[in-house]
Amino acid sequence: MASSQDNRPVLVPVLGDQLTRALASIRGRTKDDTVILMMEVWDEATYVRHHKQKIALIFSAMRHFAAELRNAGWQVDYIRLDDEDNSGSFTGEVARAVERHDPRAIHVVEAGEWRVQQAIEEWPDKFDCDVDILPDDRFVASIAEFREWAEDRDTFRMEFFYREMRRKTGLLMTADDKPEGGEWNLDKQNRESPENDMDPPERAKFEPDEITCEVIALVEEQFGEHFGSLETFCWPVTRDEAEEAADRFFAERIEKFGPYQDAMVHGQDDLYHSMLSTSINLGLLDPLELCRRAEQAYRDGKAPLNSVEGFIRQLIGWREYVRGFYWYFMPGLESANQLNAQRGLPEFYWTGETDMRCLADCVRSTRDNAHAHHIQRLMVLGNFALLAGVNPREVQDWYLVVYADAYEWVELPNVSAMILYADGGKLASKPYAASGNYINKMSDYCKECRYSPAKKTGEGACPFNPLYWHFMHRHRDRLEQNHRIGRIYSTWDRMGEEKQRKYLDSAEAFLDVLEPAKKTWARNG
Ligand code: FAD
Ligand code: DLZ
Ligand code: SF4
Repeated sequence: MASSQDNRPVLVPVLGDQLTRALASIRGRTKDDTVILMMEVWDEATYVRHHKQKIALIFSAMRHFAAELRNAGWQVDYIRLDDEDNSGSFTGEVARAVERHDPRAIHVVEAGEWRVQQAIEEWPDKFDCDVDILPDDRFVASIAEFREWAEDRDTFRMEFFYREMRRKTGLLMTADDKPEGGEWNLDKQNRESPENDMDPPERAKFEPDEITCEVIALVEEQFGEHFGSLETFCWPVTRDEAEEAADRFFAERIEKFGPYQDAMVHGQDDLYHSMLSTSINLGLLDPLELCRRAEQAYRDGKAPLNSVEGFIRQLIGWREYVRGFYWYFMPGLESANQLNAQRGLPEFYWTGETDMRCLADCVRSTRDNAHAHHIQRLMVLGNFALLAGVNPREVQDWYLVVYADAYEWVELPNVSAMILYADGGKLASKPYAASGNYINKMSDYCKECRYSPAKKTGEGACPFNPLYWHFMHRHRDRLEQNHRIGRIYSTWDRMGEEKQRKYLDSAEAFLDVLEPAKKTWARNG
């Protein structure tokens, strides 16, 4: 316990995705009685075999943030992965830091991931000093606020939660508390197919500096066999770089962000997307500030309402909603499997070796950039996993590994609930299942694919076509009751037995030869 003249410091552990001086445990503290502890630890770097770029990004951003804090006069105790005495875990490192600094208290902001939060909640019993676990107020809604909103509902819809967030923040609201432009959600205007010669401005790319190069060498040495390429590393690793990336987005891309949000073009990996998720999730950018900038762009006549509303909805709608959803359903969400999907993850999710041109391109982008944009994650990679009935745990691990912006609080609801319907429809009102038609409409992938989206069954048919009906057929009992999807069963019934058999046989022939992953790339085993 602290005595009244206790001049021992407060220890402030800052986790890898808490890289902001506005963090609840840092702001308001004085520099002379605070030791900030940052830890590169093996447990975090290997609990899944993260993409090499993801580890490099987090370590580089952590090292840059530590340098920024030191330059500003803070005392930072920084544990590097290759430090000889590194214990390998957050708790082990906090224990060693308690020995070194004899703190009167530990102030830590709650972790983004349930697994890490469980460990932190044991600290009060483990350490002989006060432990304060502070809410992470980098979100618009607290975990408690979401719980309150969710408590009396059987099913949740992002749309209603989003409206609450609009009212709470005042973003795109009129003086008489109505949505700007009269409608809350302009998604209908945001579904343009790609044009033939789309040429979006290149996103901001950052040459690795000395710190990043050192980290890249470390990652190559220690995690060389992990998935992904490091040669193309160009992520922002500091607040200044992240702000430059945001400036470029607001200057050059936001105007077309909305209309082409769902478009996909072979070899064009980010189109008009912001590419800011890694920086936001690390703490380098404040999502609310970005929303205010987007709103200003609209008010200044520099961006249309559909683009700005779409961008703001992703941040204070989807991002906040999935975070609340995660904490509401954890633990448990990670093992949900309401559709009883049992297939192993196909090998091509790691190699990209498939004749399905859409999937091959999405895996390539994932490998090269540790990124794929939303509609690639949802309607290509996710749609395939849903239709093929891939086991949710394997899909979750894959998404957590391969994307540089992946932390379980945001990855798991998107994977388990949004793409796989493994929660039985709590998050989304229907499964996002689609046939080849959808991908053909929203992309240029099909033009040069060996398969044809127009062919429904048999040799040369786009595999999404028979897989779609196979999925619908095998889950009829559950989905027929769903008013948003139930009607498609009359189409199925009208087909007649012979045509139905062709769909089912085609799907089964495809699934029978689908090669499962050769090794468990995801979990460290
Ligand atoms: P933009 O298209 O420019 O969107 C702007 C911002 O909105 C993003 O930076 C992000 O912060 C937020 N956002 C958009 N959609 C979502 C969403 N569904 N959930 C949460 N935030 C959203 N995003 C992650 O940050 N980490 C993940 O691990 C992750 N896993 C995903 C898994 C699946 C299966 C799906 C369908 C989506 C996932 N997303 C995840 C959401 C989304 O795909 C990414 O946020 C987006 O592709 C990041 O690129 P961007 O910054 O260019 O996004
Ligand atoms: C993902 C990750 C990795 C690879 N390494 C570290 C690390 O060494 N130190 C750290 O503080 N955080 C790391 N992270 C992020 C954590 O695994 C975790 O996602 C966040 O702390 C959120 O709980
Ligand atoms: Fe993908 Fe089918 Fe189009 Fe080929 S035809 S790119 S498999 S949707």
